[in-house]
Formats: sequence, C-alpha cells, structure tokens
Amino acid sequence: MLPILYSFRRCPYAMRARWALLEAGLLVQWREIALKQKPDEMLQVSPKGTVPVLVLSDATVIDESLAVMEWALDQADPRRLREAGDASALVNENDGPFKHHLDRFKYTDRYPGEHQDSHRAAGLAILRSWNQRVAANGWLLSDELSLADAALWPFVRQWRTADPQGFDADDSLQELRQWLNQFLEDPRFERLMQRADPWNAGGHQHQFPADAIAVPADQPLFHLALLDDWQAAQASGLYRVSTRGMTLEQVGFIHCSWREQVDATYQRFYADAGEVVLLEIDPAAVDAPLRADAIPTGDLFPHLYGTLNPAAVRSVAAMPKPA
Ligand SMILES: N[C@@H](CCC(=O)N[C@@H](CS)C(=O)NCC(=O)O)C(=O)O
Repeated sequence: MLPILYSFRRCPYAMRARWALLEAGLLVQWREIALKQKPDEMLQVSPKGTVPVLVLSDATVIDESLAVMEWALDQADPRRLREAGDASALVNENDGPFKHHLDRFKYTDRYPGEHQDSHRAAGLAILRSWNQRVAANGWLLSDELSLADAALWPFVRQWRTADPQGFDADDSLQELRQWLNQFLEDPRFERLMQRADPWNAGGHQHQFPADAIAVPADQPLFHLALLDDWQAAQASGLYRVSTRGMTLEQVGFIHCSWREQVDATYQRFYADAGEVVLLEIDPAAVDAPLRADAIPTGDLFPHLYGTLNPAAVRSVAAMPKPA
C-alpha cells in the first residue's frame, strides 16, 4: 500500500515535503486538506494538526516536514541533496527566526502590536545573508543543490508573494532571486502545485504526483546505452547515465522505456551515436524507486530514481544501425 500524505497546496512545509517526494521518485496517496476543517483521520494519527503528515504502510506517522524530506531521501536521493553539507543550521534559521518575521511581515493584522517594518527589516537581513551564500557558492551550502535549498525555497517564495515589488527591486537580493527562479522554473514546480479538492473518504482518491503512475513489476523495462558507458558500468558495478550526454545527478533519474517506446527513443536520441546497446531491465530487481512520469506530450515513461545495478539487467542486445 502506498503511504498516505495529508497536505495543503500552498503550505511551505507541505511544499518542501512534496518536493522531496518528487526528488525521490515516490508515489503517495494524496489527501489534500482544508486547514479549517481537518479530517478526523488525520487528527487521529497526528493530534497536533499540522501538515504535512505522512503515514507509512506500517502505520508509522511522520508529522514534521523535515522528517518527511529525510524519509523520502532515505528511499532515494538521486541528485545527492544530502551530500552537499549539513543543512540543519539553515533549516533552523528558516523555521525559527525567518518564519517568525515572515508571518508578522505578511500577516501583520493577525499580530496586534507588531510592527511590519521591523519584521521586514529582520527578515531582509536573513534573506541578505542567504543571498551572500548563493552569490559565493551558487547554492546555499556549496556549489551543489542541497537539502537546505530544497527546504528553504518555499519560504523565500512566500516572502516574495508578500512583497513582490520590494523583493524584485532589491539589489541586495539579486542572486537569491535567480536561485528562487530556478525552483519556480523547474518542471517539478508545476507538479508540486497540482490541485485537488479536499479529501473525503468516499470521494475520488488521488495520488501525488497526479501525473504519474506506479511501474508494473511484471513488464520489462528498456534503456538505451552507449556501449562504452555500459562496459564502464559493468567494471564499476553501477550505471549512472540518465540519457545520452546526461548523468543521473543532472537529471534526477535514469530514462527508461517500455518495449513499444524503444524505437522512437532510439530514432530521436541515438540514431547518430556510436555503438548502442539495448538493456532489458527487470523492474522487480532494481534497487531504487521506479515511477512512470508524464512527459509534456502526456505520454508516460518509466523512470528509475537511482543507479542501475547491472544485476537487474536481464539481457543486452546491440541496436542495429538504421539502414
Ligand atoms: N513544524 C511543522 C510545521 C507545519 C505547519 O505549521 N504547517 C501549517 C500549515 S503551513 C499548519 O498545518 N498549520 C495548522 C493550521 O493552520 O491549523 C513541520 O515542519 O511540518
């Protein structure tokens, strides 16, 4: 059974959790909630009543967003978000002081006696320190995307939503704006923000992501590989090429096909390549998550969210060169 996710579309904590589920190639039963009318089923498993809440198939309840991210990345971390350094200090700064100032800057009328300007100044001081990090490194922790980046961007987006003109015109936030835009322009963003009516037990049961399905375990998968890459993988024991010229780390998954999709993929991407082999993969033997995701045309393609273990490859055939 798939895990159950209680979520709220615009909640930045739920957004960071969904981002990690997307990264890890996971599918969940998606229960969108209304904050004003939380379902009893959710409150029974997590009486504190905040989203996100993830309920695993063994009934384990994870009801802190960062813990949901950690759990998801334990299943798979193909872009190595957790290898870029320790995210905890930045996450604490975000979830503590930054969120405090963000709420009081954005919703000042809900906090009698608070002054918007002082919270704007304090929030901006934190944003500027993050801007300096991004200007120096490319990302918050290093020159690689990390868990800190994935955990913080929904909150920076919320700040921008509260004051788009101020945020966009501030010279001291230039690099942070570009950093935020990379998330907003990422195809994952649209998937993250899919809509669903609030869940009820008798209604339609959605999955997240809504444009994905589980990969059947009994239908072979195929992957086109350059012969040199495949031979190197046999020597090293791991194959990490996503598609021609792109690594698993760059893309986030290894492209695969079902049998009827192989020829078109070959014609499109490999017809002018050197020696190409067709790997037949047993989906039941891979040791990373599989998810079939819709591409922009709406067609579903199976994706492997981790390295390909050569032991899961059942046969290797040379692809005939086109006549
Ligand atoms: N520390 C929690 C905070 C989650 C949180 O506060 N979520 C908000 C929505 S953004 C919530 O559910 N609030 C409850 C409510 O508004 O009733 C986490 O990281 O998951």
